[in-house]
Amino acid sequence: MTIREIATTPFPGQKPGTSGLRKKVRQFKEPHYLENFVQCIFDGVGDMEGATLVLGGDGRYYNREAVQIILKMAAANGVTKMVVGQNGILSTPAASCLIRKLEAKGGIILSASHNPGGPNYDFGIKYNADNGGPAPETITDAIYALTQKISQYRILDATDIDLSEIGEVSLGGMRVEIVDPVREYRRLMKELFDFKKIKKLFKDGFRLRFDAMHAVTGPYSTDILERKLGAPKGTVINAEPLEDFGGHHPDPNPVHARELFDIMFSDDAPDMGAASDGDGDRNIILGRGMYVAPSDSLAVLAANAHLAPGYKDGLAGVARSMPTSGAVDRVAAEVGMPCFETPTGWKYFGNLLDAGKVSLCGEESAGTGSDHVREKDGLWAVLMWLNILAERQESIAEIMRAHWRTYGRNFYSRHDYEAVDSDAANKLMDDLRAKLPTLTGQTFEGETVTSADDFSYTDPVDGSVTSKQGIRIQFESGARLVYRLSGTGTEGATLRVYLERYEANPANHELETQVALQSIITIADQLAEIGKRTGRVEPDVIS
Ligand code: VG1
Ligand code: CO
Repeated sequence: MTIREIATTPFPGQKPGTSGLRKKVRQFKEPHYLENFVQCIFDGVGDMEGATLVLGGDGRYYNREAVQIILKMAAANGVTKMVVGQNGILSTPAASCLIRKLEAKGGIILSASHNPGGPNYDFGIKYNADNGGPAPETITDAIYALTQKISQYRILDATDIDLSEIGEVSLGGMRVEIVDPVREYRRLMKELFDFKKIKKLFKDGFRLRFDAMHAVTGPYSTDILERKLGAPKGTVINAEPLEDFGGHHPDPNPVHARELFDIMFSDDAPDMGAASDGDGDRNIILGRGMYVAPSDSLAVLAANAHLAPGYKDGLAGVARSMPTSGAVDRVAAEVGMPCFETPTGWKYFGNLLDAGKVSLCGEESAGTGSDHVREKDGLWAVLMWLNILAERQESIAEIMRAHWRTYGRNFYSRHDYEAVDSDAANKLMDDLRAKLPTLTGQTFEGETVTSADDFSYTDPVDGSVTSKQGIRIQFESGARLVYRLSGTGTEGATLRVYLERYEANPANHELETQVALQSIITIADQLAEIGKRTGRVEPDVIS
């Protein structure tokens, strides 16, 4: 088998976003595009000779081809061993778990997460470092710089290898170990949670519906929930992973997880509903007739984590992304533990977790996780909730209402305007930014602005600074308004507007969320002229 050195030229637009490089499949299939980026990963990370890497993806369209290309390139770049999930499958948290367990140098994860899949939709690739987490900016910047000047890549001239059988094969001078994608992950979950108690919960008749959305958590949830924890067959729905996710977006929100929402709001609703996304790192939780806002879920987990064996000694601290509501801050203040506010994207939690400053973190976008891996983890969150429910023997609604009575309620919602004209979106943000210095002290709809800025973050561990992370406007009442442009979309720009209002009075806790937030919604449009500038009368997704 010979190593071929193939001449190539730099491609524009290989800049990784919030979570790796995400583009249309058709872009990835252009000659040399994927290869370019992969070579830049190997060169940007460096020292591949002798390395062990983990490789797998969410099974979406182009996963199979990409895995083969990456294996051949790894062999040509001197990688010693590649550990690949069977059939090229690994959820994002399971990949993170494997990197840590094997003390690998890092891993390559193929996914566009919640974005749709199929020939006309999205594909993605990201590099995770030796801590199991998304590569920090120093690495992604180095990779990006190389994409601007790459002139050749190396690939082994070989036939595809069969990834359907667990075992070990060689490819040129490289070993390829094909592993069960679930095994190590399941072991870790067993260490963290009281499987016996959760098993008993199911035995006593507790009913759960887990929507795998035809994505990667199908095999994980079927194995752990149904086979290991004894939940009845049929607990997991849409369990079979499909290359196009059955034509849906594997995004657990009220629009794309409609089926689950309908079940949970029906007369025969089970006790709990949950769903994950394309690559298995997100989660949503629903009770009977109730949706738990992800920001609230984070707060509830922070307040109850000690009920699970893996967290019985309490938490070192918590962290949330800036747009995530302040509900978890209230729990941290009560417990007396530190609470950090980071930019959007899991990579910003890495240093805090590695330094032991926090043990739990989360994002409003349906991501929660802990120091057990270095990614958010969908099924982990479901198991954590199950463990808490098994201990407390209350319904989800009861737990939520009790939580709000103790801490007050942070009404919260995110409004997304998808695929809007990029220039219009950038101008909207620029004009808002220009307005910021004049806002403090002004009153809109009875809400007085106490501060307005563009979020800038200084990492408390390595001192690195990340700026322009979203416009935040804080009001005297505790309400808050945040504007950001998405870094994961592949079409035009996606404007995200994050709305929050604090309500201490239990008499108002049953308000409908959009009603509770009405004044902030009105202000959001007044300040940014969203309707006028984007031509949209309403958001595409309200979550
Ligand atoms: C979105 C979410 C962010 C999340 C990111 C990756 O990013 O808002 O919280 O970390 O997706 O999640 P953005 O830039 O589009 O707002 V996933 O599940 O795609 O790995
Ligand atoms: Co995801």
